[in-house]
Amino acid sequence: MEHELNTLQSQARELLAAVENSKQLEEFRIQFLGRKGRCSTIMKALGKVPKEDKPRLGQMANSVKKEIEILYADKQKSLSLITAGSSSQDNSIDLTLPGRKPEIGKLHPVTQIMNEVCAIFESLGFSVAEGPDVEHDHYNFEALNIPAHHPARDMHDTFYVSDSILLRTHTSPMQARIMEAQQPPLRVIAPGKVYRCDSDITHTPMFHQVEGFLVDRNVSFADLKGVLTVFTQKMFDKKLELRFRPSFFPFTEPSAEVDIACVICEGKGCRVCKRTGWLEILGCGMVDPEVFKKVGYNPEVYSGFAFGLGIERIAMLKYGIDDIRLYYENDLRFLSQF
Ligand code: 2NM
Repeated sequence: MEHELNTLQSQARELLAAVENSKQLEEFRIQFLGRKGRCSTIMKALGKVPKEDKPRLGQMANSVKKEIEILYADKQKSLSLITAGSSSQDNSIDLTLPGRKPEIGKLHPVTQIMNEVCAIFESLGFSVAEGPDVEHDHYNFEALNIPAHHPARDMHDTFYVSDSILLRTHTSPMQARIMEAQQPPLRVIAPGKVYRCDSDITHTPMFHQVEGFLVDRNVSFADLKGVLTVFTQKMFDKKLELRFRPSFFPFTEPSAEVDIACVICEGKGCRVCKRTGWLEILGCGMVDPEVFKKVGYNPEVYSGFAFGLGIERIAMLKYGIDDIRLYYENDLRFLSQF
């Protein structure tokens, strides 16, 4: 009996050490710890040993059985750990690695400047109106006093969809639509994409504009200067000198181009301002009486001013960028700087 118990103990240790998976472990359990297994057989055999040997052999049998149960439970634990580890290895996932941080997106620099420009004019009481990118010849040209043979109509500048439908070359068609539909007083800006057949380091075939106008009784050029002075100072965060140069637009009379003291060299002269000390930032003027007549306003009663600015150009000046095409190459190394 003693010999049998010793054999049972050493065989159980040996077999359990060789168990590699749960199937083998279950076979071990049935063979040693099952209802008809070797442990219970030996326990039953204890009944037939001589009375004087019973306590000693009983204790010995109990401790052998206890040891086998403990070894079995340990093996069960270590097998289940290996299984969890190996299944994640199969899928090449290391559950202990830290997670990846999601990248946080930003608005495109052109969108940022567009929002800033709109917010400044809204703070001055202008409302925002958006219109179609595909326009009628009538609103893009005719209603804005651009006659049939004006150079702006040249095929070089305009993308035509058909004889009378085109991609708008500026956002002022929206203003013609508004004047046609509403009566003064009006204070409106029209932001959006515009299209011109042109491409080099300062031109892209699509760019963004904000055009604005104000119509009421007794509006003067002084009102225009006041609004644009406030706008440029808010836009560039400092008191900037403005210069109005006489110019020509078919829809305004008189017309002017507006320069600001160079924001890079503060007027001393540098590469960006081409040594002039000035940067051109927008065009403007008093709405031509011919435009008022076309939309049915009486030019003897109403006057107004209008202006238009290119968003990419403002962004280039504000950030000191010399090639407009950088905005449209979708290079994150460039875009993530804003
Ligand atoms: C400019 C320059 C000057 C302009 C005129 C109008 C309208 F519709 F009211 F007549 N909108 N925008 C205008 C005037 C635009 O862009 C350089």
